[in-house]
Amino acid sequence: LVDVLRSVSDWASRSGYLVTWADRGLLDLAYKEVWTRRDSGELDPEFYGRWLEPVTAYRPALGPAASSILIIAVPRPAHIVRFETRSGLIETIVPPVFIQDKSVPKRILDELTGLVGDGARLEPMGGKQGLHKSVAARAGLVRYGRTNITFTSGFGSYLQIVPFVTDVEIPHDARAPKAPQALDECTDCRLCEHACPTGAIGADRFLLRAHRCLVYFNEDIYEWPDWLPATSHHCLVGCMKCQEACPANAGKLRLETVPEVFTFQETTAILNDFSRSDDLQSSARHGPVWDSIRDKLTSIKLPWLEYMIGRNMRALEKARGCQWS
Ligand code: B12
Ligand code: SF4
Ligand code: SF4
Repeated sequence: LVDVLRSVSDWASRSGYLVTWADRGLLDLAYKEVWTRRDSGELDPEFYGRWLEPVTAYRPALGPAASSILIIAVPRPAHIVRFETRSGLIETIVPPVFIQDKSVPKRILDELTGLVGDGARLEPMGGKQGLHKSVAARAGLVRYGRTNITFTSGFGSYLQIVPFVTDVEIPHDARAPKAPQALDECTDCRLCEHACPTGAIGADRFLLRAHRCLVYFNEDIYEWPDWLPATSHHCLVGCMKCQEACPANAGKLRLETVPEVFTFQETTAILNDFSRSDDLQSSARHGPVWDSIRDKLTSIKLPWLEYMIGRNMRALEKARGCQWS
């Protein structure tokens, strides 16, 4: 047992990750807290149905045999995605975690298999499985900011949480859940609240109004709600405003440019795609130009963005006051 824990911890420090083990029961504690918030009306019912119903329905396939959760914090960069436009080459930002969000856990699973010892089992908790921040905070790996995003001292909030349910027995003293902690920096700070373009971070409560968050709309197939300010758009997908404003993130953002560039013809096709985002089979997105757009989106690991990229790019063009096609 000591060997398993030590080899995982050595692997994490070699890889530049942070790691901790926690009791499997933390998942149930996290679910119970969310259900209490649902029952007290703190969570918007539509947001709950769309996001939290599926994540709290997750039950590990390892079942009662599972004894622990292994949680890894992986530092992640933001990405720059470029488009040729009639105003020249323009850059758009995709915040940390979106790109490669599924390949990072796969790679880590490959690396861990073998380290955890003969016969030990590891079950990745996917993006729609379990409450990653809540479990990681109760295990003491991360702290919450008022952004409701979690931080470690080395990475700020630019990290992906990668949890696994395992059947590795952990020592008794590693099992006790900790109360989720806020950053010390939050005590006298309101910078994220002021930076949020949609009022999702409220003065009156810590819990995010997730149904007001720009990301709730721009990573999904919703039409923009009437109240959403046209000036709020600034990323190809996602949002950077509260994380950028946070002093605990100062100097911590890494930027990587993806090699694929969307040609002028592709940018024009994207901007002219007025088919509804929820029309997944739209005939407007067929033909060789869209095949090439699709190939590039697949290659940068954002294939699902096909349905929202036109809507998001038009919103970005308007917010920047430009004309791109
Ligand atoms: C649903 C979801 C969303 C929704 C809702 C976000 C939300 N805050 O609930 C939307 C689509 C809006 C979204 C957006 C983003 N997401 Co998201 N999302 C998730 C998902 C699937 C579940 C999040 C969740 O549990 N929400 C439920 C609420 C109730 O729980 P909570 O946020 O932990 O809130 C707790 C605190 O408020 C706490 N609390 C309440 N009062 C108080 C008081 C104190 C003092 C303290 C300490 C705590 C506390 O209680 C709540 C739990 O009951 C996770 C993946 C997963 N499976 O876990 C990723 C995840 C949270 N998302 C992630 C990311 C990166 C983002 C974005 C930053 C992406 C971007 N840049 O555009 C934004 C950030 C928006 C924001 N300000 O939170 C990462 C966060 C990594 C990190 N560093 O923490 C996650 C963990 C994915 C991953 N595995 O890495 N996301
Ligand atoms: S901006 Fe300020 S209040 Fe918001 S998370 Fe960062 S330190 Fe906390
Ligand atoms: S991600 Fe953007 S919209 Fe969402 S809470 Fe942060 S600043 Fe507000």
